Amino acid sequence: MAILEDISQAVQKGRSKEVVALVQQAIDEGMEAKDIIDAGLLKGMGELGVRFKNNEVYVPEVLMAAKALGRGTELIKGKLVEEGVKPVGKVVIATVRGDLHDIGKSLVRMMMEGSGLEVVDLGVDVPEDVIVAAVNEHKPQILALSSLLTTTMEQQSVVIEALKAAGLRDQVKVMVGGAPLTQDYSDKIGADAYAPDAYSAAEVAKAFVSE
Ligand code: B12
Repeated sequence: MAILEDISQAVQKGRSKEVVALVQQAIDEGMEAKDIIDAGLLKGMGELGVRFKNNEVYVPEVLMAAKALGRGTELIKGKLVEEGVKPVGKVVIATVRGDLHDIGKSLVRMMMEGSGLEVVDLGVDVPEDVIVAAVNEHKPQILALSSLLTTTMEQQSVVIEALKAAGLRDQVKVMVGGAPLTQDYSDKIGADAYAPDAYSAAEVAKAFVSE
C-alpha cells in the first residue's frame, strides 16, 4: 500500500504533521490499525534504526522520528478505542536508575496504550524505591522495566529484590526489555517476561492482564 510506505518515509524524516495527516487518511480509508502501525509507523522506525546503526543518521533524527511516531500512535490509539478496545489493565513503566534512554520505553508505552492498557510512565533514571512506591500506589497488574546499558541491566534485578522486600512481588508481573536484555537474563533475575520489541511487549502485557 503506497500510503503505508508514505507513513514510513514521513516517520523517518521526522515529519510529525505529515505523519498525522497520512495516518488520518489511512484511518479514513478504512485500514486496520495494526497494519498502519506495523507496515507504516514501526516499519519507518525500524528502517531508521538500521541507518542509525550504520551512522547514516544521528540522535536528533532518531528523536524527531520518535516524536512523529508518537503523534501517529496517538491517532491510532483513538481508533483502537473506537474499535471497542477498552482499557483492560494498568501498567507502570520506567527506565531504571542510571539510565537516560527513553525512546524504546516510550515506544513500548505507546504500543501498550494503543492496545488499550492504561500506562503510568515514571520516566528515566528511576530509583528502585520510587518504582516500589509507584507499584504500591497505582496497583498495576504489570511493571515494565527498560534498560539500554549493560551497566544498568543489573538494576532491573535490584528492583525485583526491592519488590520482594516490600512484599509486593507476587502482586505484579514484571516485564523487562531493552537492547542488551535477553530471555536468559530475564529468567536469571526472576522476571515474569521479556520481550524484544514494543509490539510483542504489548502482546505479552495484554496476555498477562487477560489471564
Ligand atoms: C539514542 C541513544 C542515546 C541517547 C538517548 C536519548 C533518549 N532520549 O533516549 C543519548 C545520546 C542521551 C545516549 C546516551 C548514552 N548512551 Co546511548 N544510545 C542511543 C542509541 C543510539 C539508540 C537507542 C534507541 O533509542 N534505540 C531505538 C529504540 C526504539 O530501541 P530500544 O531502546 O532498544 O527499544 C526497543 C526494545 O529494546 C524494546 N524495549 C525497550 N525497553 C523495553 C522495556 C520493556 C519492558 C520491554 C518488554 C521491551 C523494551 O522495545 C523497544 C522498541 O521496539 C543506542 C545504540 C543502539 N543502536 O541501540 C546507544 C547506546 C544504548 N548508548 C550507549 C552508551 C554507551 C551511552 C552513553 C554511556 C554514552 C556516553 N559515553 O555518554 C550515554 C549514557 C547515558 C545514560 N546514563 O543513560 C551504548 C550502550 C553500550 C552498552 N553495552 O551498555 C549504545 C548501545 C551505543 C553503543 N553501541 O555504544 N544514548
